[in-house]
Amino acid sequence: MKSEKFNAIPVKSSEITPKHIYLSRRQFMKVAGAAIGSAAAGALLAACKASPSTPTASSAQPTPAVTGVPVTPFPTLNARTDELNDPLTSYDDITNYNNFYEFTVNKVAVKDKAKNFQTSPWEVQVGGLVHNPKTYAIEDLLNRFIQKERVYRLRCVEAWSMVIPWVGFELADLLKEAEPMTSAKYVRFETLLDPLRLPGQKEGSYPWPYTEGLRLDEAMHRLTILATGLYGGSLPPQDGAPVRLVVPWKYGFKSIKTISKIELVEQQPDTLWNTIAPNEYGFYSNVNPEVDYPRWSQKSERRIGESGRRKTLMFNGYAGEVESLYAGMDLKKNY
Ligand SMILES: Nc1nc2c(c(=O)[nH]1)N[C@H]1C(S)=C(S)[C@@H](COP(=O)(O)O)O[C@H]1N2
Ligand SMILES: [Mo]
Repeated sequence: MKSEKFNAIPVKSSEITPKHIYLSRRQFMKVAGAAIGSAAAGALLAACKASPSTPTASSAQPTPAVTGVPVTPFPTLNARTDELNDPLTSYDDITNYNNFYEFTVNKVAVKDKAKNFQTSPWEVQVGGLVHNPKTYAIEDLLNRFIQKERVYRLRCVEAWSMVIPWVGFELADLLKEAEPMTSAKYVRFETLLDPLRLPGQKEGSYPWPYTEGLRLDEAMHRLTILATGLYGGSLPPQDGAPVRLVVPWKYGFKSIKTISKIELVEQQPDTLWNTIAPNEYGFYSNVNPEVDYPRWSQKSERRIGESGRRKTLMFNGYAGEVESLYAGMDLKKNY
């Protein structure tokens, strides 16, 4: 098992794991086994809308995620803030306020509807324009690739945000193993298609399965990860278990959950949101305070757990790392 402590920023020695988190993590390590079931069909509504309910702030308390994925020794939670010194969003808020339309469009109901979602066995097919196509069991992904802690801001297009301590590995590690052909220019991602287990997919109003895409250089960037956990524990179903994409400089909907297929392709792939409403959700969808969403401004955001609003940062605060990917591009046209 490869495991490594990692942070986007150096961690001060004072930033040790609080005891209650350490203890609940040990309890979590004992948890195994899966619950089976499929929730009742939920009604799907219109596009990505802000929920009327506001979550309450609370202290971080990881609880065992019963997803059925064998427990692996993830890195212990190290960080207490992001690199801008903003505090982590509480575990409670990260796991009780979710967008996951395959379960429900009600953010505060996702956790309950997803609680029995079974993520073992699980396979991720990696194929398309690669020299080494391969189907990975989730255990392979957890064991082959170094699982690191990464603290990232998540900025939803609905203008709320969180600071999330993910556990995961660089997508580049997986893509290098697949060996993209020179004709491969984009990466296409697909969520599992299984309307019995993901009852939102019974709704005909969306082109299921959820799909997303990145340009190959975006996918290879060191900030782009496949997340397999958070807060030093496993990934709860509502957050996209057993494996989801995280691209921190793009609006949250690019970070596709519960992935079963990754394909290297030549042409820019269709994505669910871009297909439904191309004027609202561009292919790039880089966080950009200067480009308003058709229905509201993107200049500011509500950080979950805080009162008031914050200014939204260009590329969600990661401009130094990623702006060179878009040199020469008109970011107002290529939104
Ligand atoms: N398959 C799938 N992936 C998805 C979504 C979804 O509905 N289905 N919602 C997206 C949106 S709009 C956001 S903001 C993030 C939310 O991630 P979180 O619930 O873990 O905070 O997941 C993204 N990934
Ligand atoms: Mo979102």
